[in-house]
Amino acid sequence: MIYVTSDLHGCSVADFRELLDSAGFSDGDFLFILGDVIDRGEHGADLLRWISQQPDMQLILGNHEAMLLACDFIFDDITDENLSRLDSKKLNLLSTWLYNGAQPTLAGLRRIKNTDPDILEGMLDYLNDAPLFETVEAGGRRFVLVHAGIENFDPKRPLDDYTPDELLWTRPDITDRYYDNATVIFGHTPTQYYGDAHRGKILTTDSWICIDTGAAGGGSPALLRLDDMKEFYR
Ligand SMILES: [Mn+2]
Repeated sequence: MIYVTSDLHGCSVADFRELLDSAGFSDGDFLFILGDVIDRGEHGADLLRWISQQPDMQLILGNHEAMLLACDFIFDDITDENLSRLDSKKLNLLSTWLYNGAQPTLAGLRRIKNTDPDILEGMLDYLNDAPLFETVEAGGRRFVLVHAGIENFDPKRPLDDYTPDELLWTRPDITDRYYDNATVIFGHTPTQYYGDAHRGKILTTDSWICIDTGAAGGGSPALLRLDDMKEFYR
């Protein structure tokens, strides 16, 4: 069966595995993670490392992973030469990422670089290969999986025509509608943004489903099984 989750934001591998176990996730199942594995929480680097090694999981890029990739220069060894290459553009990218809760991720990635530099290289390759969206079919329905929603939506516009920012940073309105023949599933915006009654719960409209249950702000991630639309919470 096919599951989706999103916005894990540095929860521990143990807590995440407990959520998967509670849903009966097992051999033959597949999980799409709709971005923002890292940042804010303490365990983003270890969680990303673990996810990147799971053959039955696919990460779709989130804005936090995109910020990490934009700052990959930080993993170069600091020498006089490349220190002078930290121009204001790079410093701005780094301060944007830090402002968005990168501190524990950076510390964790630095630990990995010091002990297993090849593992860090593999993690960066994994992120560079992560898609911005996927389309899947399950339970007789078609789904578009994307981190934040689709900004400037036009049903005639192919998905790979959108810019990364249009898929990574948008904040959909509750009245936004997308495709007639596919349900869009996204995270990025905690469901409580759409009203406190939705706090910590998956929000389903007739066009889209928001599955960010607010792990960034002290909540827990949730799982949605697409075959029967059953929701799982820790
Ligand atoms: Mn996000």
